[in-house]
Amino acid sequence: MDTKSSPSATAEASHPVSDAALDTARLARALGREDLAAMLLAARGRLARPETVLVVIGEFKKGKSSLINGILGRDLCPVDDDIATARLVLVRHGAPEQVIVRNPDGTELARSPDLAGLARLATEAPSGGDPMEHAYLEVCAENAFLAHGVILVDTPGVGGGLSSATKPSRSATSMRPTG
Ligand SMILES: Nc1nc2c(ncn2[C@@H]2O[C@H](COP(=O)(O)OP(=O)(O)OP(=O)(O)O)[C@@H](O)[C@H]2O)c(=O)[nH]1
Ligand SMILES: [Mg+2]
Repeated sequence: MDTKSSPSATAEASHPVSDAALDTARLARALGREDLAAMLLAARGRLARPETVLVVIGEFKKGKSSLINGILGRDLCPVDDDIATARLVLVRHGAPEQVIVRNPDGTELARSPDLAGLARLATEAPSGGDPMEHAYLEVCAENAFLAHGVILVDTPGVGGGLSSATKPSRSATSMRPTG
C-alpha cells in the first residue's frame, strides 16, 4: 500500500480500539472504500480527543444561541429576531480570549485578538466565492464551565431555504477542533 496516501498512524496514541479502527480504515481504503475509511478515521479522532463536544442543532430562531449563552452565563453568541447565526461557532475554553477563523480542515484564515467582532463574523451570511464561504469560527473564551473540557458548538438553523447556512450544521459533528 502507498504509505503517503495511507491513514496516518502517528496522529493518535496507541489504543486497542484506535489501532483496530486504523487497521480497518487501511483495509477499507485498500478495497476502494474511501468513504468507510474516512468515517473510521473520524471516529478514531474522536476517541483521542479529550474534550466533550456539545453541538446545538435546530431550526431557525429556536433559541440555540440563547441556550449556549445561558450555559455560559454570558452573552457571547449573537442573538437576534432576524437570522443571527450564519456559520458554525465553536466555543472552547482558552486564554487570551480571541476568535480564530478556520477553514473546515482546521487551517487558519484570520484571527481577531478579542471577542468584539464575533457577532459580525458569526452573523455575516457566507457568500459564494468568498474565501470565508465555508469557514467556521473558533472562539477561545475564559469560562468555568468550558474549563471542565467542554466545547460548545453553535450552528446555523436547519430547514427553510438557506442551504448555504444549513450545510455547515450537517458537518458540525465531523468538525475537528484543533489545538
Ligand atoms: N420566549 C422565548 N424567547 C426566546 C427563548 N430563547 C430565545 N428566545 C428569543 O428567540 C429569538 C431567537 O433566539 P436565538 O438564540 O438567536 O435563536 P437561534 O436559534 O440561535 O437563531 P438562529 O441562529 O438565527 O437560527 C431571540 O429574540 C431570543 O430572545 C426562550 O426560551 N423563550
Ligand atoms: Mg443562533
